[in-house]
Amino acid sequence: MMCQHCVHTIEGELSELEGVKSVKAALDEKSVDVSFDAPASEEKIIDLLKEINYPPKTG
Ligand SMILES: [Cu+2]
Repeated sequence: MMCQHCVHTIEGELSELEGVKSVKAALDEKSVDVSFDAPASEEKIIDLLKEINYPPKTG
């Protein structure tokens, strides 16, 4: 499921993660581009996406 509400949820949740600089969720591609520095990590981002029920297919 990926609608405008999902985009808003994903961008909102990820942007609150410490170290995340920008989040861009693409509705058409069902993808999320995340720019981040420490202490954020790919693992933390993936964990958060799972937590909010949008488990990513790839890292
Ligand atoms: Cu949706």
